[in-house]
Amino acid sequence: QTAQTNWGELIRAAATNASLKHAYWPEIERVVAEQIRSARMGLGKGAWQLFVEDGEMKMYRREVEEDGLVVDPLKATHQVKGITGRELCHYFFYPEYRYDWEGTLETMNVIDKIAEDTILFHQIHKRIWPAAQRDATFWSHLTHVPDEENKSEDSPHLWATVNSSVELPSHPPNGGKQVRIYLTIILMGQTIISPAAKGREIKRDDITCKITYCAVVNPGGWAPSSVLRAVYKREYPKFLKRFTAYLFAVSAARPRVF
Ligand code: 16C
Repeated sequence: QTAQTNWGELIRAAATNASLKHAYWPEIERVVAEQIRSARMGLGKGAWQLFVEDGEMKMYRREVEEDGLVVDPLKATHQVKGITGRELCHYFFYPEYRYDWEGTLETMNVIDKIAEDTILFHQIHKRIWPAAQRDATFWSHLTHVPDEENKSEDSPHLWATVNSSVELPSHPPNGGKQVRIYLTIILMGQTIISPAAKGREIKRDDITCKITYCAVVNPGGWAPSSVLRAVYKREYPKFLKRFTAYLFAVSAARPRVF
């Protein structure tokens, strides 16, 4: 990636008209561009510490506190054979699959389907003792941009889903018994096609998906630091393993790669 890459322009080019016309668009474009830029940046700067390693899956964090609350940023990389970046982001984005893989969920509601590529969600998550239960309201946007690292005539796009908290007057924070959490999350997938597949139909065996997942979750209210760090240390790897195993299972049943 060059410093000049205009991610905003690329994201705009991929967006549906309904998304572009929505009042949230300027914020979506800004946050998605910033998330793609930082997900692609690698671990170069910023003192990331490896805290989980399991096969191809690696998870790094930075210890950060804001107003006494743990908000440690997470950056994870993984590689899975047999799925595409598009499939990765498709199953992460569309609500009909969420209960199949999201283990922290109590309820998920679609507040507004703004467009085929932008959805507003309200989620209530499972409670962790002794902290109060959490909920979140966020927009989710699915996009794809040309892959600068993997450029060729027929190279697949880089796919991403970004979730980012938004205030919804219909769901004010801390209105119910939950404490509102604030999140900014990107799941990004890059499809690598084995050179052996050149000139013939691509089979699942020929592809590998390079995954990057970055998350910043602000717990919104009191939760003991030790509990919080123990919870995410368990939950992030569980999520990435469970989600990729799920993808592997659903895509095996679909011989055609998309
Ligand atoms: O990105 C993921 N999921 C997306 C679709 O659901 C979306 C949601 C992210 C919400 C992540 C925060 C959930 C925290 C709730 C508490 C966890 C309950 C654990 C239940 C155990 C039985 O973007 C995948 C998310 C993967 C899981 C992340 C866990 C992060 C924990 C951070 C600490 C939250 C504070 C909890 C207060 C004690």
